[in-house]
Amino acid sequence: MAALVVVALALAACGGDGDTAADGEGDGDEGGATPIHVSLSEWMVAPGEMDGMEGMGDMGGFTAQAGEVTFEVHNDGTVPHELVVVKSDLAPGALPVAGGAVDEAQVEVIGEVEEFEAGTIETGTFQLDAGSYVLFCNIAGHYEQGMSARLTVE
Ligand SMILES: [Cu+2]
Repeated sequence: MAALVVVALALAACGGDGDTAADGEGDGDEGGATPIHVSLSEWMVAPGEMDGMEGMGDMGGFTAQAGEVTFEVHNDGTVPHELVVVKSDLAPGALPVAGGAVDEAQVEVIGEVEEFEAGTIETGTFQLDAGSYVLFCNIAGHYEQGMSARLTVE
């Protein structure tokens, strides 16, 4: 296990200036672009460790290239979480709420990764046009505790 960690760190260090995101440039890239790593925990939606440089825009938001975007979502918390993607210019914490959760009928839901267990990983692929999005967990109470983040698609 320790050896694997060392290798991962070495790869992360090398990848720093390689900028793998840039080669997704053209749209019909079948190989699939590098997934966006999302870490869910109590109570935040944060860029995963491996793409700290690329994912950390202003305010800790995420960025992606328009087109098919794959999210690799890690539940790094201790309870089940989910990830909902909505297209919105509102601030991540300003979505309409009803009954302790975001009212999904009042926002433009693009897709979601259904609730999954702590310590596991799920992926979701969505077609995203350029614009502003909010990523959040909509399990009752979680959004209001701060589980949301900005995603900017360019
Ligand atoms: Cu949650």
